[in-house]
Amino acid sequence: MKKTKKITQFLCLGLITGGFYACDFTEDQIPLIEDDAKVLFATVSPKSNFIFFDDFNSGNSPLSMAHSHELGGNHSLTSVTKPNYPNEKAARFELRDNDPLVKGSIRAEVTIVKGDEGHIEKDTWYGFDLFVPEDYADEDDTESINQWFHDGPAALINIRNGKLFWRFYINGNKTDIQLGALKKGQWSNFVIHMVHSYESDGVTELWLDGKKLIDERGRNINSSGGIPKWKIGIYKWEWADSKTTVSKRVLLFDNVRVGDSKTTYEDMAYDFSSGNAENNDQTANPGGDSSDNDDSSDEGTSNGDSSEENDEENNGGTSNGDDDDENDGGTSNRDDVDQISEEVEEDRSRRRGNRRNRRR
Ligand SMILES: [Ca+2]
Repeated sequence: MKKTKKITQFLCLGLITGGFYACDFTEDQIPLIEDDAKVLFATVSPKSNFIFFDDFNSGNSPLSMAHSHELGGNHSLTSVTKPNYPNEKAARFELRDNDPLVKGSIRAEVTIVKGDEGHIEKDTWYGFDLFVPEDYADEDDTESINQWFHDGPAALINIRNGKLFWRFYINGNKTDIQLGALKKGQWSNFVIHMVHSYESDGVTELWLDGKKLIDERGRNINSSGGIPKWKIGIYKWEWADSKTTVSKRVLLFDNVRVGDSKTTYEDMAYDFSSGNAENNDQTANPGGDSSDNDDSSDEGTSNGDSSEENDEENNGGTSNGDDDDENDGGTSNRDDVDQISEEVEEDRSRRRGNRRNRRR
Protein backbone atom coordinates (compact mmCIF):
# COMPACT_ATOMS: atom_id res chain seq x y z
CA MET A 1 0.00 0.00 0.00
CA LYS A 2 1.10 3.48 -0.75
CA LYS A 3 0.91 6.10 1.88
CA THR A 4 -2.56 7.55 2.14
CA LYS A 5 -2.57 9.73 5.16
CA LYS A 6 -5.70 11.69 5.72
CA ILE A 7 -5.35 15.42 5.65
CA THR A 8 -8.77 16.69 6.46
CA GLN A 9 -7.19 19.16 8.79
CA PHE A 10 -5.05 20.44 5.97
CA LEU A 11 -8.06 20.90 3.76
CA CYS A 12 -9.96 22.77 6.43
CA LEU A 13 -6.93 24.91 7.07
CA GLY A 14 -6.74 25.52 3.36
CA LEU A 15 -10.25 26.89 3.45
CA ILE A 16 -9.09 29.68 5.67
CA THR A 17 -6.64 30.79 3.05
CA GLY A 18 -9.14 30.47 0.30
CA GLY A 19 -8.47 27.44 -1.84
CA PHE A 20 -9.73 24.24 -0.42
CA TYR A 21 -13.13 23.37 0.83
CA ALA A 22 -13.62 20.05 2.53
CA CYS A 23 -15.09 20.66 5.96
CA ASP A 24 -18.50 19.36 6.86
CA PHE A 25 -20.68 22.46 6.65
CA THR A 26 -24.27 22.73 5.58
CA GLU A 27 -25.02 25.28 2.89
CA ASP A 28 -26.15 28.00 5.24
CA GLN A 29 -22.99 27.56 7.27
CA ILE A 30 -20.65 28.07 4.36
CA PRO A 31 -18.00 30.51 5.49
CA LEU A 32 -17.25 33.13 2.89
CA ILE A 33 -13.60 33.96 2.65
CA GLU A 34 -12.95 37.52 1.65
CA ASP A 35 -9.22 37.75 1.71
CA ASP A 36 -7.20 38.96 -1.20
CA ALA A 37 -6.81 35.53 -2.69
CA LYS A 38 -10.21 34.21 -3.55
CA VAL A 39 -13.82 34.47 -2.51
CA LEU A 40 -15.15 30.99 -2.12
CA PHE A 41 -18.70 30.62 -3.29
CA ALA A 42 -19.62 34.22 -2.54
CA THR A 43 -21.29 34.64 -5.89
CA VAL A 44 -21.99 31.06 -6.84
CA SER A 45 -24.08 28.27 -5.53
CA PRO A 46 -22.25 26.60 -2.64
CA LYS A 47 -21.12 23.09 -3.26
CA SER A 48 -20.62 21.50 0.08
CA ASN A 49 -18.79 18.47 -1.24
CA PHE A 50 -16.10 20.31 -3.12
CA ILE A 51 -12.52 19.64 -2.10
CA PHE A 52 -10.97 22.27 -4.35
CA PHE A 53 -12.35 25.23 -6.25
CA ASP A 54 -10.67 28.17 -7.98
CA ASP A 55 -12.58 30.63 -10.16
CA PHE A 56 -9.55 32.93 -10.54
CA ASN A 57 -11.74 36.01 -10.15
CA SER A 58 -9.77 37.41 -7.21
CA GLY A 59 -6.06 37.87 -6.85
CA ASN A 60 -3.29 37.27 -9.34
CA SER A 61 -1.92 33.95 -8.17
CA PRO A 62 -3.78 31.29 -10.13
CA LEU A 63 -4.02 27.94 -8.41
CA SER A 64 -1.90 29.12 -5.51
CA MET A 65 -3.69 26.62 -3.27
CA ALA A 66 -3.01 23.70 -5.54
CA HIS A 67 -0.56 21.01 -4.49
CA SER A 68 2.39 22.06 -6.67
CA HIS A 69 3.40 23.94 -9.79
CA GLU A 70 5.67 22.76 -12.63
CA LEU A 71 6.26 25.94 -14.63
CA GLY A 72 9.14 27.02 -16.82
CA GLY A 73 8.80 30.80 -16.63
CA ASN A 74 6.75 33.79 -15.60
CA HIS A 75 4.66 33.45 -18.75
CA SER A 76 3.69 29.87 -17.94
CA LEU A 77 0.69 30.61 -15.73
CA THR A 78 -0.97 34.01 -15.42
CA SER A 79 -4.28 35.55 -14.50
CA VAL A 80 -6.15 37.19 -17.40
CA THR A 81 -9.49 38.73 -18.24
CA LYS A 82 -11.83 35.92 -19.18
CA PRO A 83 -12.73 35.87 -22.89
CA ASN A 84 -16.46 36.43 -23.37
CA TYR A 85 -16.81 37.44 -19.69
CA PRO A 86 -15.14 40.84 -19.32
CA ASN A 87 -15.90 41.11 -15.62
CA GLU A 88 -14.31 37.80 -14.74
CA LYS A 89 -10.86 36.29 -14.81
CA ALA A 90 -9.37 32.99 -15.84
CA ALA A 91 -6.04 31.19 -15.71
CA ARG A 92 -3.86 31.34 -18.81
CA PHE A 93 -1.29 28.62 -19.46
CA GLU A 94 1.38 29.30 -22.05
CA LEU A 95 3.96 26.77 -23.16
CA ARG A 96 6.86 27.64 -25.50
CA ASP A 97 9.05 25.13 -27.27
CA ASN A 98 12.13 26.85 -25.84
CA ASP A 99 10.93 26.81 -22.27
CA PRO A 100 13.39 25.26 -19.84
CA LEU A 101 12.92 21.63 -19.00
CA VAL A 102 10.77 21.04 -15.97
CA LYS A 103 10.94 17.54 -14.55
CA GLY A 104 12.76 16.43 -17.66
CA SER A 105 10.29 17.76 -20.22
CA ILE A 106 8.50 20.82 -21.58
CA ARG A 107 5.48 21.48 -19.45
CA ALA A 108 3.41 24.12 -17.74
CA GLU A 109 1.39 22.03 -15.35
CA VAL A 110 -0.15 22.30 -11.92
CA THR A 111 -0.92 19.35 -9.70
CA ILE A 112 -4.28 20.26 -8.21
CA VAL A 113 -4.69 17.38 -5.78
CA LYS A 114 -2.58 14.37 -4.97
CA GLY A 115 -4.16 11.13 -3.91
CA ASP A 116 -1.13 9.78 -2.16
CA GLU A 117 -1.19 12.78 0.14
CA GLY A 118 -4.81 12.16 1.03
CA HIS A 119 -6.36 15.12 -0.81
CA ILE A 120 -8.78 12.83 -2.57
CA GLU A 121 -10.11 9.34 -2.19
CA LYS A 122 -11.04 6.55 -4.52
CA ASP A 123 -14.30 8.11 -5.72
CA THR A 124 -13.63 11.64 -6.94
CA TRP A 125 -15.14 14.19 -9.34
CA TYR A 126 -13.10 16.61 -11.44
CA GLY A 127 -14.21 19.59 -13.48
CA PHE A 128 -12.89 22.59 -15.36
CA ASP A 129 -13.83 25.02 -18.10
CA LEU A 130 -11.49 25.22 -21.08
CA PHE A 131 -11.04 27.98 -23.65
CA VAL A 132 -9.10 27.16 -26.82
CA PRO A 133 -8.10 30.33 -28.69
CA GLU A 134 -9.30 30.73 -32.28
CA ASP A 135 -5.72 30.68 -33.55
CA TYR A 136 -4.81 27.38 -31.87
CA ALA A 137 -3.24 25.77 -34.92
CA ASP A 138 -3.82 22.08 -35.50
CA GLU A 139 -0.84 19.80 -35.89
CA ASP A 140 -0.08 16.10 -35.94
CA ASP A 141 1.59 16.13 -32.57
CA THR A 142 0.05 15.69 -29.18
CA GLU A 143 -0.12 17.83 -26.11
CA SER A 144 -1.73 16.77 -22.87
CA ILE A 145 -3.99 19.09 -20.89
CA ASN A 146 -4.90 16.74 -18.02
CA GLN A 147 -3.08 13.85 -16.40
CA TRP A 148 -4.18 11.40 -13.75
CA PHE A 149 -0.74 10.25 -12.77
CA HIS A 150 0.09 7.32 -10.57
CA ASP A 151 3.01 5.10 -11.46
CA GLY A 152 2.80 6.82 -14.82
CA PRO A 153 0.05 8.75 -16.56
CA ALA A 154 -2.81 6.29 -16.27
CA ALA A 155 -5.30 8.60 -17.95
CA LEU A 156 -4.93 11.80 -19.93
CA ILE A 157 -6.89 14.30 -21.95
CA ASN A 158 -4.92 15.10 -25.08
CA ILE A 159 -5.18 17.41 -28.08
CA ARG A 160 -4.02 16.29 -31.50
CA ASN A 161 -4.94 17.36 -35.02
CA GLY A 162 -7.62 19.69 -33.75
CA LYS A 163 -9.36 17.00 -31.75
CA LEU A 164 -9.68 16.05 -28.13
CA PHE A 165 -8.86 12.55 -26.97
CA TRP A 166 -9.18 10.68 -23.75
CA ARG A 167 -6.28 8.27 -23.30
CA PHE A 168 -6.04 5.34 -20.96
CA TYR A 169 -2.44 4.33 -20.49
CA ILE A 170 -2.64 1.29 -18.29
CA ASN A 171 0.37 -0.95 -17.85
CA GLY A 172 1.84 0.23 -21.11
CA ASN A 173 -1.33 -0.20 -23.17
CA LYS A 174 -2.64 2.96 -24.78
CA THR A 175 -6.31 3.36 -25.65
CA ASP A 176 -7.47 6.61 -27.24
CA ILE A 177 -11.12 7.65 -27.22
CA GLN A 178 -11.98 10.61 -29.40
CA LEU A 179 -13.98 13.34 -27.71
CA GLY A 180 -14.65 15.45 -30.79
CA ALA A 181 -13.24 18.52 -32.43
CA LEU A 182 -11.83 21.39 -30.43
CA LYS A 183 -14.37 24.17 -29.95
CA LYS A 184 -12.18 27.16 -30.54
CA GLY A 185 -13.10 30.62 -29.37
CA GLN A 186 -15.59 29.45 -26.77
CA TRP A 187 -15.66 27.88 -23.36
CA SER A 188 -16.22 24.16 -22.91
CA ASN A 189 -17.32 22.50 -19.69
CA PHE A 190 -15.57 19.28 -18.68
CA VAL A 191 -16.81 16.97 -15.92
CA ILE A 192 -15.00 13.74 -15.08
CA HIS A 193 -16.02 11.16 -12.49
CA MET A 194 -13.55 8.47 -11.59
CA VAL A 195 -13.54 5.63 -9.12
CA HIS A 196 -9.83 5.03 -9.18
CA SER A 197 -9.15 1.32 -9.13
CA TYR A 198 -6.79 -1.35 -10.34
CA GLU A 199 -9.66 -3.79 -10.25
CA SER A 200 -12.96 -4.28 -12.04
CA ASP A 201 -14.78 -1.76 -9.85
CA GLY A 202 -13.08 1.21 -11.50
CA VAL A 203 -15.36 3.83 -13.05
CA THR A 204 -14.43 6.43 -15.65
CA GLU A 205 -17.08 8.85 -16.87
CA LEU A 206 -16.66 12.06 -18.83
CA TRP A 207 -19.15 14.70 -19.91
CA LEU A 208 -18.25 17.47 -22.32
CA ASP A 209 -20.70 20.35 -22.53
CA GLY A 210 -23.41 18.19 -21.02
CA LYS A 211 -22.88 15.17 -23.27
CA LYS A 212 -21.64 11.95 -21.74
CA LEU A 213 -18.83 10.73 -23.96
CA ILE A 214 -17.11 8.16 -21.75
CA ASP A 215 -18.76 5.55 -19.56
CA GLU A 216 -16.17 2.89 -18.84
CA ARG A 217 -15.81 0.30 -16.12
CA GLY A 218 -12.64 -1.38 -14.98
CA ARG A 219 -9.01 -0.67 -14.25
CA ASN A 220 -8.02 2.96 -14.61
CA ILE A 221 -4.77 3.23 -12.64
CA ASN A 222 -1.40 1.58 -13.00
CA SER A 223 -1.03 -0.23 -9.72
CA SER A 224 -3.06 -1.35 -6.79
CA GLY A 225 -3.20 0.50 -3.55
CA GLY A 226 -2.87 4.07 -4.67
CA ILE A 227 -4.80 7.11 -5.79
CA PRO A 228 -3.41 9.33 -8.57
CA LYS A 229 -2.62 12.98 -8.63
CA TRP A 230 -4.52 15.26 -11.03
CA LYS A 231 -2.57 17.70 -13.15
CA ILE A 232 -3.85 20.37 -15.52
CA GLY A 233 -2.06 22.69 -17.91
CA ILE A 234 -0.06 21.97 -21.05
CA TYR A 235 2.47 19.17 -21.41
CA LYS A 236 4.15 18.64 -24.80
CA TRP A 237 6.78 15.97 -24.51
CA GLU A 238 7.93 16.15 -28.13
CA TRP A 239 9.42 19.56 -27.43
CA ALA A 240 11.83 18.05 -24.94
CA ASP A 241 14.16 17.14 -27.77
CA SER A 242 12.70 18.44 -31.02
CA LYS A 243 10.48 21.07 -32.65
CA THR A 244 7.03 20.70 -34.17
CA THR A 245 5.03 22.88 -36.54
CA VAL A 246 4.03 25.24 -33.74
CA SER A 247 6.27 26.97 -31.24
CA LYS A 248 3.78 28.06 -28.61
CA ARG A 249 0.57 26.81 -27.05
CA VAL A 250 -1.92 28.84 -25.05
CA LEU A 251 -4.96 27.50 -23.22
CA LEU A 252 -7.23 29.10 -20.65
CA PHE A 253 -8.83 27.30 -17.72
CA ASP A 254 -11.52 28.46 -15.34
CA ASN A 255 -13.55 27.12 -12.45
CA VAL A 256 -11.19 24.28 -11.65
CA ARG A 257 -13.01 22.03 -9.24
CA VAL A 258 -12.69 18.72 -7.41
CA GLY A 259 -15.53 17.04 -5.58
CA ASP A 260 -15.72 14.12 -3.20
CA SER A 261 -17.87 11.01 -3.53
CA LYS A 262 -21.03 12.81 -2.43
CA THR A 263 -20.76 15.26 -5.30
CA THR A 264 -23.32 14.97 -8.08
CA TYR A 265 -23.00 15.56 -11.78
CA GLU A 266 -25.23 18.60 -11.43
CA ASP A 267 -22.88 20.06 -8.82
CA MET A 268 -19.96 19.72 -11.16
CA ALA A 269 -21.66 20.81 -14.39
CA TYR A 270 -22.95 24.01 -12.84
CA ASP A 271 -22.07 27.08 -14.86
CA PHE A 272 -20.13 29.05 -12.29
CA SER A 273 -19.58 31.98 -14.58
CA SER A 274 -23.11 32.98 -15.46
CA GLY A 275 -25.05 31.38 -12.64
CA ASN A 276 -26.93 29.17 -15.07
CA ALA A 277 -26.96 25.44 -14.89
CA GLU A 278 -24.80 23.40 -17.19
CA ASN A 279 -23.70 24.56 -20.56
CA ASN A 280 -22.18 27.88 -21.30
CA ASP A 281 -22.82 28.08 -24.94
CA GLN A 282 -21.43 31.40 -26.07
CA THR A 283 -20.60 32.60 -29.47
CA ALA A 284 -17.04 32.58 -30.57
CA ASN A 285 -15.18 35.65 -29.50
CA PRO A 286 -11.61 35.03 -28.69
CA GLY A 287 -10.97 38.46 -27.24
CA GLY A 288 -8.98 38.41 -24.10
CA ASP A 289 -5.39 37.88 -23.66
CA SER A 290 -4.40 34.85 -25.58
CA SER A 291 -1.70 36.04 -27.86
CA ASP A 292 -0.22 33.03 -29.48
CA ASN A 293 0.44 33.17 -33.15
CA ASP A 294 1.13 29.59 -33.89
CA ASP A 295 1.52 29.03 -37.53
CA SER A 296 1.41 25.53 -38.73
CA SER A 297 0.59 23.43 -41.68
CA ASP A 298 -2.87 22.86 -40.29
CA GLU A 299 -3.14 19.85 -42.43
CA GLY A 300 -6.19 17.83 -42.20
CA THR A 301 -7.73 15.56 -39.75
CA SER A 302 -5.89 12.35 -39.54
CA ASN A 303 -6.71 11.11 -36.15
CA GLY A 304 -7.33 8.25 -33.93
CA ASP A 305 -4.73 5.79 -33.10
CA SER A 306 -2.03 6.77 -30.79
CA SER A 307 1.23 7.33 -32.47
CA GLU A 308 4.66 7.07 -31.12
CA GLU A 309 4.41 9.84 -28.68
CA ASN A 310 4.92 9.20 -25.08
CA ASP A 311 3.39 10.79 -22.08
CA GLU A 312 5.46 9.69 -19.22
CA GLU A 313 6.86 12.06 -16.77
CA ASN A 314 10.54 11.96 -16.30
CA ASN A 315 11.30 12.63 -12.74
CA GLY A 316 14.86 13.62 -13.23
CA GLY A 317 14.84 17.27 -14.04
CA THR A 318 14.36 20.54 -12.35
CA SER A 319 11.10 21.37 -10.76
CA ASN A 320 10.39 24.80 -9.54
CA GLY A 321 8.78 25.15 -6.22
CA ASP A 322 7.05 21.91 -5.63
CA ASP A 323 7.61 19.04 -3.36
CA ASP A 324 6.53 16.29 -5.60
CA ASP A 325 7.57 13.06 -4.15
CA GLU A 326 7.19 10.26 -6.60
CA ASN A 327 10.73 9.46 -5.73
CA ASP A 328 10.73 9.91 -2.01
CA GLY A 329 8.87 6.85 -0.99
CA GLY A 330 11.48 4.15 -0.88
CA THR A 331 12.44 1.44 -3.23
CA SER A 332 9.11 0.67 -4.83
CA ASN A 333 8.61 4.25 -5.91
CA ARG A 334 12.21 4.45 -6.98
CA ASP A 335 11.65 1.47 -9.22
CA ASP A 336 8.65 3.15 -10.72
CA VAL A 337 10.67 6.22 -11.51
CA ASP A 338 13.43 4.19 -13.10
CA GLN A 339 10.93 2.30 -15.16
CA ILE A 340 9.25 5.46 -16.34
CA SER A 341 12.56 7.02 -17.26
CA GLU A 342 13.47 3.96 -19.25
CA GLU A 343 10.20 4.16 -21.12
CA VAL A 344 10.78 7.79 -21.89
CA GLU A 345 14.21 7.02 -23.24
CA GLU A 346 12.91 4.16 -25.32
CA ASP A 347 10.26 6.37 -26.75
CA ARG A 348 12.68 9.14 -27.57
CA SER A 349 14.93 6.67 -29.32
CA ARG A 350 11.97 5.50 -31.36
CA ARG A 351 11.08 9.05 -32.27
CA ARG A 352 14.63 9.78 -33.31
CA GLY A 353 14.51 6.70 -35.50
CA ASN A 354 11.23 7.78 -37.04
CA ARG A 355 12.63 11.20 -37.82
CA ARG A 356 15.64 9.66 -39.45
CA ASN A 357 13.35 7.51 -41.54
CA ARG A 358 11.25 10.49 -42.54
CA ARG A 359 14.32 12.34 -43.71
CA ARG A 360 15.29 9.51 -45.97
CA1 LIG B 1 -13.40 32.95 -13.44
